[in-house]
Amino acid sequence: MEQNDQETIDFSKKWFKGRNLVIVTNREPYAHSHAEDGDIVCSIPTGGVTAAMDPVMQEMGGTWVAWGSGGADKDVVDSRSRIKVPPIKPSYTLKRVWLSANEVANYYSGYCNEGLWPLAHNLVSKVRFDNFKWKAYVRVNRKFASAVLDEAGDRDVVWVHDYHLMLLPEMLKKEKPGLTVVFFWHIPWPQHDIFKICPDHKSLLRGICASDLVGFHIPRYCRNFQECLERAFTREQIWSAAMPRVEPFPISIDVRDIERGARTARVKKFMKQLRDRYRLDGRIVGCGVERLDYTKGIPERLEALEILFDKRPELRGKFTFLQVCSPSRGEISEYKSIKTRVVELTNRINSRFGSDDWTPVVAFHRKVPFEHILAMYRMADVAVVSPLVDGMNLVAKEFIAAQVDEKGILVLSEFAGAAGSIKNAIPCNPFERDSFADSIYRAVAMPPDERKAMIRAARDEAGSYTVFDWVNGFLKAASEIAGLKSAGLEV
Ligand code: GDG
Repeated sequence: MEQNDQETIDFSKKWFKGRNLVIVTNREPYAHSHAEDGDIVCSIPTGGVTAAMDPVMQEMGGTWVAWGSGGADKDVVDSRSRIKVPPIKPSYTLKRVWLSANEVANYYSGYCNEGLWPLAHNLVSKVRFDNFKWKAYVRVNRKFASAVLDEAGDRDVVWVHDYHLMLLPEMLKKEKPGLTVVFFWHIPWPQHDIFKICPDHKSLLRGICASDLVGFHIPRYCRNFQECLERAFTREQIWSAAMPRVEPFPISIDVRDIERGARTARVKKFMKQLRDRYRLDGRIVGCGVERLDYTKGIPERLEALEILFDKRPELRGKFTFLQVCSPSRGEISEYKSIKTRVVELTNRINSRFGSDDWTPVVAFHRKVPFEHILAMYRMADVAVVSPLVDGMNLVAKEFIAAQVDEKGILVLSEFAGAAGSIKNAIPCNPFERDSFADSIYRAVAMPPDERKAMIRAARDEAGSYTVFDWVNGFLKAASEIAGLKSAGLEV
């Protein structure tokens, strides 16, 4: 860790003055499973929230409460369902919450990912709510609450994350009013006309409003949230309740770690493997990295690539696009159909334009090691990040940080939260395929001098604000609130 980052974290620790930090997420940062030979192996689940929080917890210490989703998770914990992680450098405690298969289906796949996820992303035609799923959501939030209450002292700081746990702040405050409970929402917050589609929206708002602080990535989500409060409740109700402080805190990445990672021998080995296997020498390389999720705009990107190869025959045989589609929420039907669509489109492009020695689109339908991703970032002349809507998007930031050879240009959707802070990228609108194809072309065809200037500016922009600054900003606000509370002042 660089000295600057270390100082940022030390500063955060000081603010806590003896209070412990307990963080709560649905997804756990480390999962244990049985390998084929019977050994227990530990892996890191894919996802933006755990990717952002793990380096922070490794530096801060404390307790992380999350669903124990790994097949061997129960075999490695102590009698209070706890284990020290990461395995190679145990630095904080992971406490696991156990969910039944029924709860996973109804709370996680059902209420959270068939209801709240598409709702927050404005994709109302995909939204599905059922009363039995709501009951599972309430029950699982209670399970998380009881796990947190086991671990947190009366005046500790509890940091709750994301849409899976909206009822938690109210449940925690009821039992231990001295806790400082802060909440970060990682995805977009929709306007009230959308949010009220959820039949339980008032209960959810009440749950989250018991927090002392609620953070979003960008000001627009803060405004939408406040608009929901104003329209769901009367003025009297709002004034009589203790409302949380609401502020934007745009998340970032561990910039220095990505830069260092991109230069390692292991990443260079992956680069060589990719170059040899897909005959990339002398070709322009494009890349995309996502969980296979319909919000990420992968089919739209493939359609734009098809148009590009149609309109620009000179790119045939010259431009290869590498796309990671790591499996996500595969038990949900919308996710099954997006996979079918991506496979169909990839096959169509490859059979229309491909040749014996050139595959236009290479799709990896599996979770790949992070070094493989870094190798793709480092090799790429263009990365396409084209979500239909996205809270922030860490891939855009990782790609820029990995540009140690200063050769890659980012094509970035106007609808990603990241577009607010990354100005040195080529914008695209994934809903309009022709102009989207033109944006990719601009990146591919940009002259070397211009490329270098754009990447340098992007790296300057991205390098000055890391995940440690994000956490520091959020915890500074949390500690101010905790300080005010201990002084007996209204927050
Ligand atoms: C949510 C919000 C917000 C992807 N495939 C593999 C893999 N990844 C890693 C990427 C990146 C992370 O997963 C994805 O982060 P995103 O931010 O793009 O997306 P979400 O998971 O949707 O995250 C998002 C974020 O929360 C944080 O607040 O930015 O808007 O939706 O780190 O590199 N990692 C590995 N193998 C893969 O196959 N190892």
